Amino acid sequence: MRNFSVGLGLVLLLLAFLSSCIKDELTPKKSVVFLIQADTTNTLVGLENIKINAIEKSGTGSYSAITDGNGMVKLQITLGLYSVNVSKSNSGFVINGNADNLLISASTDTVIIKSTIKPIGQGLIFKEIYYSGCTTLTGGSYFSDQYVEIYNNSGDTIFLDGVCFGFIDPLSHQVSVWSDPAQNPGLRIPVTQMTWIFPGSGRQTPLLPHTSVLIAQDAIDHKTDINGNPNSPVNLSNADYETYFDLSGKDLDNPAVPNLKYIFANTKTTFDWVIASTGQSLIMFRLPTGTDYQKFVQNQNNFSTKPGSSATTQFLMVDKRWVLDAVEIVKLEPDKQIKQLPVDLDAGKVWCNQLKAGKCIRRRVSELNNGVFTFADTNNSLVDFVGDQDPSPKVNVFIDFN
Ligand SMILES: [Ca+2]
Ligand SMILES: [Ca+2]
Ligand SMILES: [Ca+2]
Repeated sequence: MRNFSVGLGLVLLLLAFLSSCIKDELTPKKSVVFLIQADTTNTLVGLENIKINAIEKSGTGSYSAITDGNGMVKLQITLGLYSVNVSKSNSGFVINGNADNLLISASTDTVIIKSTIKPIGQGLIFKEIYYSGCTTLTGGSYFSDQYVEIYNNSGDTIFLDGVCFGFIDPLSHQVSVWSDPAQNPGLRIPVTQMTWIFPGSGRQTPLLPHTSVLIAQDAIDHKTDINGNPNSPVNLSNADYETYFDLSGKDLDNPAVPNLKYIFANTKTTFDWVIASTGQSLIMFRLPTGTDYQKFVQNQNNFSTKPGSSATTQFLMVDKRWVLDAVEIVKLEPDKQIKQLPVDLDAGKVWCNQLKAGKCIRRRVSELNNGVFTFADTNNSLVDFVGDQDPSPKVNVFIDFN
């Protein structure tokens, strides 16, 4: 009986091997022309040398190529469902495009990627975001050491007074029930949980050129504090602010570090401002000049419940024209990387492959001049950011953009 089982096992193995060979040979590939469409009037940028990245959504493969002078490139590509991203920055302008559920079938000959050309942003940016957390000595999860670092990427002092930030609904792997960004240029973006605001009424919270502000979930030395975790990669006791959520009654408050105020919270039950460790997109925005945020959050027109849902949870709705910076943080599995942000705010996505491993996402550097860092901000996080980085709050790290 044993010999029979071994023999059968070998036959099955051989069959599996043969079928995988046949599958490889039969995996249909075809030649598809990718064509970038963008209005190049009034810019110095052409459609040549644009990088195209195509990621197959079931995770079986990815392709990249560079366009010719007509914004065109031919790829030999396996049939499937793709996320396609295009980007190029040159002469102070940036070209971005994204097609998130692009089906390449046997009948696909040409694919047109509609793209935008905009001046490169110079202002406040999310520079580094640590959200993936780490494990504890007993194998539990620890996320209290999350932080967000915001950088002044310009040569001028920027006043943070009234600048707000928060994360958007829904989580990165869920399909959004809010209106389709591509169809709605006047889109409002739903912010969930707390929306935080920097203090001051105009010119009280300056951020000097090429400096940053560090916002800790809890501003303690997470490596040594009794409430911390020896596995944590960070000491955040020198943070500039902490998110302190008084309603929970469970949040830590380091008296030496100022607490940020929240202008609105749509939950009372979470104990702090916790970024989903599997990814959640962030926006930073400024209300229009002269807007009193207290009046703003009293106006019911600035809120919405979830479309198609009977739940009463209110979401603060932010006009996308107020957004200063946005980062699409997604899960690592390609089929769960669902875009939530409009392409003109962030044409790409970024993620960490290692979860709970104490890793962060970090911006690449576009220019380093006598110790002065300018970070890449082409509004495409696929090229602007790198995942799986060791956190280094308040310390600039050089990762080349070019
Ligand atoms: Ca806190
Ligand atoms: Ca505090
Ligand atoms: Ca940006």
